[in-house]
Amino acid sequence: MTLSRRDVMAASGLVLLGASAVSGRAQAQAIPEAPTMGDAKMRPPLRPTSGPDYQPVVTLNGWTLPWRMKDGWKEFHLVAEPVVREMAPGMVAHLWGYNGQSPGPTIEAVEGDKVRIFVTNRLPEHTTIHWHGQLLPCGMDGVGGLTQPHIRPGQTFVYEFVLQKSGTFMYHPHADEMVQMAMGMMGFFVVHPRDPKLHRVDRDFVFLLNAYDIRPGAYVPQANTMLDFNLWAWNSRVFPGIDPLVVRQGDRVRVRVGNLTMTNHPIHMHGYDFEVTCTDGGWVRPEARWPEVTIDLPVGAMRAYEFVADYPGDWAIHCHKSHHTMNAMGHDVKNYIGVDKREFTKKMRRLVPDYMAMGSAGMADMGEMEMPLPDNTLPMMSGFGQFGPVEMGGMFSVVKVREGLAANDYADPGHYKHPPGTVAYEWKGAPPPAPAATGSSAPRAPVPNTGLRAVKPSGGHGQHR
Ligand SMILES: [Cu+2]
Repeated sequence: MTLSRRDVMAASGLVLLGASAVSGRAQAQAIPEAPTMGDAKMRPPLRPTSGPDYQPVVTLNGWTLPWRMKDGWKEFHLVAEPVVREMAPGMVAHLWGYNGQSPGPTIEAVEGDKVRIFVTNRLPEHTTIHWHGQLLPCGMDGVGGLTQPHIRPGQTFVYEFVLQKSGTFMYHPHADEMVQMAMGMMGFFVVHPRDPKLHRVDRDFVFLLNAYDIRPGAYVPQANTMLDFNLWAWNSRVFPGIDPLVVRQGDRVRVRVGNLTMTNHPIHMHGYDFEVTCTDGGWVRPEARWPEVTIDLPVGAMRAYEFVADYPGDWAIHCHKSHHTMNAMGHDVKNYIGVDKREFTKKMRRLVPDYMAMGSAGMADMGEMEMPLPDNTLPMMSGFGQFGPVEMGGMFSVVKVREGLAANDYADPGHYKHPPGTVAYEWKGAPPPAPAATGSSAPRAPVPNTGLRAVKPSGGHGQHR
């Protein structure tokens, strides 16, 4: 096996060392090196090596793009290319992304920075990059045909602009729009305030919401799907493949989320209330904030919320659309609750000896069962907590708040140890009395026959009202 230079860089972790890691040879080149990432492991935040200090962000299952300084410009290099992304252990997707992964690496810089971003196109078709939310000259806005010619395969384009304000932004193509975003092309762009004390937090997490339609056993997303996606992802990962948000008790925490799917997502976090402090339009003035426990993210929008992590625990964080907390097998499954399938099962087993009837009492058994699946797909729901299966997939993760973690320690601390007497428990006393013959549980009286019958309305609309 031969390793390319890019493989070696990814494997050695060289890419994580920031500007100082860019070799002398690269300095001499006109175009900065384009580091690449070979897997979906979360990399530690990239501390600033020059300029104002800031608390760097952590990209769930992702990484931050190193840069170099050249003549006062902060230079980055993005490569648009086909990538293989593991969406959770047991399933990979053949997507399009940047620098080896989808989403692409997070770009971080400081308000007032002059940034020069090289974009090389290694896709089989043209592309561009739009810098969502940035205030910049129109010709840097990245709308193919409108503000620039498309970047053809093999070409490299250069974007140059001054970062006018701090905040929460993203990047994505404005070329073959539907296909390129359905294939995973997107990334985060965070601009820190020039004043290190402004909007300071101790931990700052970022992730993008994305949706894929990858049929069980397939590798490439259906790009023409409008709404009926079957994999609802954060940073192109699905539960149980999504990193936990590891937090030290007492830390001030910010979570930044961007939505590049085709529907809204009510993101709900347990255990806390919090306030939206930033959108892709800028920082929200303190007097304009209000408490929330769920934030609805419209399509093409970003929200950042903050809280102080006072309460230790393993707190669920998830999209509140329940279909979005299921993986691929949840698609097109009928609801059989209350259906007696015993006769049917007997008949089916004559044809298919392994046939299992499921769902007559709900579908929780899917979470416990290890069923043979087609290659390269995921169970509808999987992942285990300390008390059993967590019956969700998709857009779900856990905020793990722990006492006494080291600053910037993001390693998974394992399951939360609940203090004695603080876990819901089974009642072991006398069973509840049988339903009394009075009140709401009394047998219902037969419905009296009033002589009224439903009739098919005749004549024009509205007649039957
Ligand atoms: Cu959702």
